[in-house]
Amino acid sequence: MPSTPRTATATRTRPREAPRPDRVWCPCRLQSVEGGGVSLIFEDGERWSCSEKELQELDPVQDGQLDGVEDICTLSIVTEAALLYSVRARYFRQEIYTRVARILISVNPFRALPIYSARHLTDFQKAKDSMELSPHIFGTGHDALRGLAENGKDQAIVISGESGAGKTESAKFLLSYVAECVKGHDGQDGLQGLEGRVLQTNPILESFGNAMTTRNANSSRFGKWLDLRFSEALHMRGGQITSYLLEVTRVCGQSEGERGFHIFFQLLQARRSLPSLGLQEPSHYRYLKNSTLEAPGIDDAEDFAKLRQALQQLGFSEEEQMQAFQILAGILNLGNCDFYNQEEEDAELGLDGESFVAEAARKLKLCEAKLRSGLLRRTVVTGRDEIETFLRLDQARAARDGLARMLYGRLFDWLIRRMNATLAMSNGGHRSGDGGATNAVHSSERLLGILDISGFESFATNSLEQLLINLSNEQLQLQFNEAVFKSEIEDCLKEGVDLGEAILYEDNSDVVALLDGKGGVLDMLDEELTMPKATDSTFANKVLKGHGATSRLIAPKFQGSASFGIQHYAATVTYSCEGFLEKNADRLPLDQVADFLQSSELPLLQELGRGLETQATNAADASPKRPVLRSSARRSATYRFRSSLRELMTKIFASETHYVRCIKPNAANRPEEFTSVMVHEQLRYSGVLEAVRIRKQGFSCRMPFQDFLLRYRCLSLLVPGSLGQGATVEMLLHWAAKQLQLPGEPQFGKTKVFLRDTTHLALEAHRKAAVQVAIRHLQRLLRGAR
Ligand code: AD9
Ligand code: MG
Repeated sequence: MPSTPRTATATRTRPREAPRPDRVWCPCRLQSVEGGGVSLIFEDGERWSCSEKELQELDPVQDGQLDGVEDICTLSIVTEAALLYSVRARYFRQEIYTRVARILISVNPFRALPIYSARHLTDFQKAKDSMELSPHIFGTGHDALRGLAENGKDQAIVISGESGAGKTESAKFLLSYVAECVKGHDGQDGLQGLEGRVLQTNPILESFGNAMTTRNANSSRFGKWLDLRFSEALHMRGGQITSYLLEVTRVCGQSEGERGFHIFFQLLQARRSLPSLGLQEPSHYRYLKNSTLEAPGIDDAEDFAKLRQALQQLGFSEEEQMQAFQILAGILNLGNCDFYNQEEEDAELGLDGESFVAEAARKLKLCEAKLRSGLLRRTVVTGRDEIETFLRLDQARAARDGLARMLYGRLFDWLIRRMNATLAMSNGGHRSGDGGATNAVHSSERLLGILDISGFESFATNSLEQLLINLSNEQLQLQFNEAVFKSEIEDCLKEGVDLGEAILYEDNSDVVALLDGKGGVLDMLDEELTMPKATDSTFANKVLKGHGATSRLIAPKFQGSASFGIQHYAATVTYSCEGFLEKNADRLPLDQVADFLQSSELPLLQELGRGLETQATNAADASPKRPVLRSSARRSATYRFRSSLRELMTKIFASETHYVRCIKPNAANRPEEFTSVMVHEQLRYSGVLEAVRIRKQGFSCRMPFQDFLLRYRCLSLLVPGSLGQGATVEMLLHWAAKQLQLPGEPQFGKTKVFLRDTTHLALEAHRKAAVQVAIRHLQRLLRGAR
């Protein structure tokens, strides 16, 4: 006879069958237990037999787990399955947000949901505590603003997740919430106000910094930190954008199914209304030839109109806008300059190449002869002599693409500098040029920062870019560990509370030291730049030799391949070192490129040429195999990135941090599709599982004695209050343990009481009952009085 059905979750990794890689933690129902054999049925009707012993190993399902709860910490037993199923159940009810204490999990719905309306915004604005309402991205904004106002501490919101998980959309919702809450304080409303101007930076950044990739039609190809400055009265005083690692290689080519930066397609769409640019079809340009033309859900014409409006609102004159477009047109023409070689190796320009050089020179208002010579020749310094040499075909192509990438990167930086100058001013006026405006923080001001940066990356081939992105994720994980785990432990120690069993969490400080520490992998990479005979292979060997002892570094399977593996907190990634030295040297593409750009008649191009003299360069060295950095390794590409990352981490460490973990529910970017294996992996990477485990293991509720009495004194007024707050709390809890069978063993610190989740939840339930009794009593009294 079948036993009473009960529910259990089981992994689908079955002992007698091949594991199903598409499944993880599937709920199943017990059908029958007969003769030592157990029959189970999964949600989708599939059956599974196992032994009674195996049945014992399955996780039982608790109440509410399959229906989902708003805050995972309220479940009495939290397992991986519980977290996954809660998130899943909510997702299918279009409740895309779930809380893990103060960490917000956000699952991309891939469809517009009616949850960001003015009414939702007002609900959060009015709420005292965001915990009163269902989890929402506005709640995170609310918490950060409250933190600014009440604690007077700088606030940081760290948004992370993989490509297409919804980071940028979350950042925009957050920003619109914050802007709405503080709007009008500078006396100007709407788009003219500072908040409006901050919002208008988005279309500009997205046009120039986003592109369609195979994972996301509107993928941000750069990381962004937005700092907002507030006065004590929470008036917005200014804003500042910092960008990280713009993927400039995309300018010159893209993988199949991807596009170049949106701005090129926007410009080409609008080419008839901008005849002076002389632009043609996208297929005319080599840099865009392989691009997929249509990006789903992206309207280039509409986005261009928005871009123009935003540029105008942020004080870019028509003249400046046209110059920026002209530089983009110049880049496209530059890409068409191709070379050939005859018997000799030296590169030459054919007829077509000549005409494109002429066209590019016209667009960039540069001397045509100088551009031609820059692309074909190089001066090599040997001792005291300077010798002019001709470039080989590959070198000439590298010079051309290098120039295109450099121009685009510098144009992007200029746009950000200009926007920052406009946001630095707390009055509504605009200033032309970017000199003069200050963005300094006054001592009374507080900062609210929002970080939207690429999540952990692991591809089939990983290069220096992935290493740097993964380093930034390691740094963020380190900060997360410190803020969430270490501080929990330190708090207990400070209060003299015994934590019981040791709380263990995966400490990643050794990976950070291996990559970013003194003598670490990136220091070694800089060192190689000063070695005349260094190659990518000598670098890889040095790393393996120098750090071979660490368990975080993994030698390649095949000896001699210039690669190494790093065991990151999220997964092990193998990095191919090919091109590491060249990328790190970040050589300027042409001889005297600074002077060359400044000789242009286009004022914006002159501006882009400024400051280039100081950049790490060995332009005179014509050998691409030997990127020697002459002055010092101080200004290498990775050095600059590490400095800006350090600055960012200092800010985040000094702030109260809020975490938004964005999750991509399926690889096809479809609504109503939830691939459990994918989500489970992301939950693990994001540290959420670990956070839940540690919270449960420790004391999730820590209340100052006074707050505790304010909230729970109502449970028993019989306990005398004359003994001092600490003693009263102790007596009250002692009474509750006896009279109310309150579970758990509270710990008493010097100023706070520490409670486990179960104790806290039971206390809340008793308090709710006591309040209801009191209300009924009052109602009876009132009725009697009438
Ligand atoms: V990338 O690392 O920049 O490639 P993101 O930034 O994580 O990536 P993005 O915010 O661009 O992803 O989201 C991808 C797409 O998902 C958006 O273009 C929207 O179409 C969709 N999306 C994301 N979040 C939401 C949302 N809250 N509501 C509706 C959303 N759609
Ligand atoms: Mg993005």
